[in-house]
Amino acid sequence: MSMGNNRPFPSQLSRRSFIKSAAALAALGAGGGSLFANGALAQTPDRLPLSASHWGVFRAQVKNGRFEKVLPWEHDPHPSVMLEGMRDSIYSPTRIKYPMVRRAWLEQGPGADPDGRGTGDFVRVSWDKALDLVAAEMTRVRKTHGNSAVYGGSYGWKSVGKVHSCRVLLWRMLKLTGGFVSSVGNYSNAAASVILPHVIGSAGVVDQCTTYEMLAKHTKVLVMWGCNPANTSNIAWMVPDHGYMDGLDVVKKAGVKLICIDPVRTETCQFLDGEWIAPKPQTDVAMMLGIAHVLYSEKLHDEAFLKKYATGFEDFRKYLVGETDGVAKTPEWAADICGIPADKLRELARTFAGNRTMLSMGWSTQRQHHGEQPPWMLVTLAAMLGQIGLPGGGFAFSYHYNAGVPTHDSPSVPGMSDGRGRALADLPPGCTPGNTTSYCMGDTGVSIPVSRVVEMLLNPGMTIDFNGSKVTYPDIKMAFWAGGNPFAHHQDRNEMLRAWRKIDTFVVNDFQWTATARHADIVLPVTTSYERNDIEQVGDFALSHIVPMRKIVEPLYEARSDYDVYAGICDRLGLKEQYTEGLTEIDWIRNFYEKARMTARAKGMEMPVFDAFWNSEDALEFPVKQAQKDFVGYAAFRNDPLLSALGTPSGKIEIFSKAIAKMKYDDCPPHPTWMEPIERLDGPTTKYPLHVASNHPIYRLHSQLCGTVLREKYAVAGREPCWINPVDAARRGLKDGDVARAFNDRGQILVGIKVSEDIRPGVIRIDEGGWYDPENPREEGTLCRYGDVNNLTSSVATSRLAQATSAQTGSCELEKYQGTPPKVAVFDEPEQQA
Ligand code: PGD
Ligand code: PGD
Ligand code: 6MO
Repeated sequence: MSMGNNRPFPSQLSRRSFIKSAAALAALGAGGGSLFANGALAQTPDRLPLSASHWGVFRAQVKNGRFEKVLPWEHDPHPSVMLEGMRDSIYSPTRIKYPMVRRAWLEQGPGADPDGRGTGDFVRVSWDKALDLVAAEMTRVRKTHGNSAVYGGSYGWKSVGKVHSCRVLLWRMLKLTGGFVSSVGNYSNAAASVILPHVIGSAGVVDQCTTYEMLAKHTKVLVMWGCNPANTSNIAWMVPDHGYMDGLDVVKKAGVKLICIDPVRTETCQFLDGEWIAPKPQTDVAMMLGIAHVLYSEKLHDEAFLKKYATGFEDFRKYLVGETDGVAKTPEWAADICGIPADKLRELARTFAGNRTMLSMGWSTQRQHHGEQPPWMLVTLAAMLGQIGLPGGGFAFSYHYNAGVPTHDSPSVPGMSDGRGRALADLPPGCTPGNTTSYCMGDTGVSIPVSRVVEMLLNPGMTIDFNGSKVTYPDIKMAFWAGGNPFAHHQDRNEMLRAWRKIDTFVVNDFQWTATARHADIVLPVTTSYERNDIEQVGDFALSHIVPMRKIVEPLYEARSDYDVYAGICDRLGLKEQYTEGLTEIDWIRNFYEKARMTARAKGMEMPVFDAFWNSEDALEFPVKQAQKDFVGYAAFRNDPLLSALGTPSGKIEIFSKAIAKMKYDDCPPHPTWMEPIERLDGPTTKYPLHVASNHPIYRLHSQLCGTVLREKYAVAGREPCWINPVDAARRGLKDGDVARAFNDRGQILVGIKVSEDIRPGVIRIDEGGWYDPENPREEGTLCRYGDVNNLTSSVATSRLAQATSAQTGSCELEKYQGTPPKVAVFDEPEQQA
């Protein structure tokens, strides 16, 4: 594919040409055709080791044991510029070198001087000492307070790899040694993935979408509703295939009209020359209701579709026209809320109804107070248009997340399991069979909705509603985190700091001195995935390859893999054999590969034997069937709504949900409803004038790579950039490159000003994931010197239904920083004592 005359996105490297070896070993694998991407290649000295990351598959040039240069994989159609940051993360000054313990904790015991967390006062200890301390503290907490005093929810994006999946490895250890409190859901799409099963019978957010090829053939209007695949498909939960760019290109060449409904003129909008419509953030439901009202009043809605494939339209209709609440959701009513003129809403309704239209929504709109409503309303709008299941029409929730590229015919590679709790023979010291204390029983069975962690710490014993059930918060004394950065990802930082002071002990495994590691009592330095071997699949939806992840360099400093760390803890509790099952790293990799090989064989494909795969230095590529290239979302349901009924109680799209009605939640009524969020731009009770959009960053994966050279590409005056419209900037006397203070009643941060016409007036954009850098960690509400946006956001739950994060809810004011701004310190090593 070519990029035509368009500039490449900043997120891509120019494609390098690779000299492909002609030495293909055709004989590998039974049945003739090899599944190796290039054919299996002979291993020669100039053959560079292959590995993989959230930013793509890559090859590594290593000199004298140092990873000198990263080379994009020859099969990556659009390698990410973030690969260079990935390489730098190994050697960055923010690397954690040794096990460390917070001095007050070490000298005075668990819970000592909790206000001192984050001050950087650490003491270096040996691995033996560190693991002894962790094992002893786990035992103390469990004996004194029970298993439910240990929180191991440990949410986060970790690194790729089926073996070294650090959260699963942590759970395996915590289960084996006595049980813990876990978490359910995620910060990404928890509102959508709870509401959509009630509406369409599946989580929706991880469903494959109609392929880009099919969009190009059939779609006339593509609506990107808070959806920016040109940025967010650059990474993947497994390894990105980067097929989205070819997809967008095909759509562009086909002349599909793109409409972007977004407070930011996104990369996707720019690439596809889209029409930019910028409503006030958090008002999308009102905007969609205004459009729905036009469809209904102009009889543009598809009554036959609604009758055959949906339930509850009549209840919704009464709300739409104001029969139930006296407020007709006219375009004028909607315009008043969302800031888009009524005539434009009329035009949109007619355009959608008059053309084959795909409504594609990202996840930011559901990461807001009442975030269950936008996806529900989008499905309702699509149902009114009646194009669901037709080629190129309907709705989608995953284009921004690598969907839309065809799924290959490949086996799934299993990964490490967290085990099934303990066998009687594995009972910890002091327990006899039949002893039913929680310490001896193992798994606590308690899981909290993941974004409620701070609420849990602050309110032990409190019971909350959650999707028709109840959850009672335990009293946590110890938390263990591996593979996540809660001091970046959680909302309302100062409230979080208050909550964290309540626990006795916080253990963190990481390889970077993130704010989370800095707020730990015990810090365990782990390897990056480039310092160990593993195996992974390519493409969250494409599933195109299985890639051997070869160790690139030996572990730096005293880093150990998470696996070895937990094996060491289990060893101290007499459970090492049970933890490792006597297997080494390569045994596990082989084991998972062999299981995939059996699955492939059942599908009629023969994968090479493990040693051939591992030594080939190339990935295995799987074929793709025509049916997958022609995939159309919800076509089966449309073609046969009885045989392919949806997983909802009615088997149809539920515009009114009886199940939700039964729950009687005032913050989640039984049909899509406009409700004012606690704060929004020009909201009736909102104190501050600017909406804070915390988009996903272009040059990072959340907070990952913030501590690397990539910062040079985007930081402004050494701080996290803050996009602001020229009108808002002028009003505050701000110009490009200024340092400004963004503040509200929750917190304050410094940012670097980037004035841009590509953002709506009244909205500022500060990307999530900037590292938290408190000026005085002991002082509540202290200034964050770098620009962690979650000092400004609200921790309110979306509703009692999903209890999800409302990270996109928050408003603030901005002022020029007077005087010399304080130096950013979070990218330097904290103080330490040998
Ligand atoms: P990451 O920066 O990816 O963020 O939050 P998440 O915590 O996932 O953190 C991963 C951490 O794991 C890093 O510190 C990394 O160094 C570490 N790590 C990587 N590999 C390993 C390993 O092998 N072992 C160990 N022990 N550690 C490892 C992301 C979360 O943020 C998400 S998914 C979303 S969608 C949310 N988005 C927003 C948002 O839109 N707006 C705001 N305001 N806030 C958000 N927060 C959420
Ligand atoms: P965001 O950037 O938060 O991404 O994917 P998600 O779709 O949530 O938001 C997408 C768009 O929504 C943005 O252009 C934003 O301006 C717009 N928007 C924000 N608020 C509103 C609103 O109220 N209304 C409307 N109409 N639009 C709005 C997140 C996904 O991205 C997730 S969950 C993860 S874990 C991954 N994270 C990253 C990452 O950190 N970095 C990159 N490069 N890529 C990612 N991909 C994944
Ligand atoms: Mo996410």
